Amino acid sequence: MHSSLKIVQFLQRIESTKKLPSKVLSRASSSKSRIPSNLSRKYIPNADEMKEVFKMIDKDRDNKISVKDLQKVLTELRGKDMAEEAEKMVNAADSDRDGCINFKEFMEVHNNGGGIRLLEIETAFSLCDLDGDRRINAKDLEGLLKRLGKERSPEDCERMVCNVARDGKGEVDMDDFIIMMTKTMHLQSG
Ligand SMILES: [Ca+2]
Ligand SMILES: [Ca+2]
Ligand SMILES: [Ca+2]
Repeated sequence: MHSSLKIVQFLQRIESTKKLPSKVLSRASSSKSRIPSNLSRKYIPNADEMKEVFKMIDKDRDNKISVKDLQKVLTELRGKDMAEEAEKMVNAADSDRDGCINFKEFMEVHNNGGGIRLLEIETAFSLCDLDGDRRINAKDLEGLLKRLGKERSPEDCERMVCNVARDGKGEVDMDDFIIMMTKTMHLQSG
């Protein structure tokens, strides 16, 4: 289920990513060999960024994620009813039993079990790749944003994808995605 939340994080990140200087881009390309292949490797998310993700899910802005908030976002993103999953997720994360996920509980979800697994990031990639061609292009992005009620022009989507696609061809592949999603996370040692 973390994978669905990772889509929100991806959209938050791709919308806030500025064009990388070519120096950074080439460094990212040359670091290709460092992409971890161990699927059980775990990442600890960055708290500031998770705050933004939290805000995107907290639709009514009361600083708590209710089942309703989560159901709305998940259903929009996945294009099918996610009521049951939303309820399960809130139940699993709600340690003070007030029926909602506050930010502290939200972070605990991601830190418990030692962080985010690479496998979850890979699943998130597949969920973002709406047409299933193993690339995320401007069309996939436009579709995802539309599901969240964010209308973006094809040109805007093109620009956002180009900001993170290392090949400059306007398509995000799995490696681009992993680099992008783990950039600000700490790799858990041990
Ligand atoms: Ca709320
Ligand atoms: Ca709670
Ligand atoms: Ca695609």
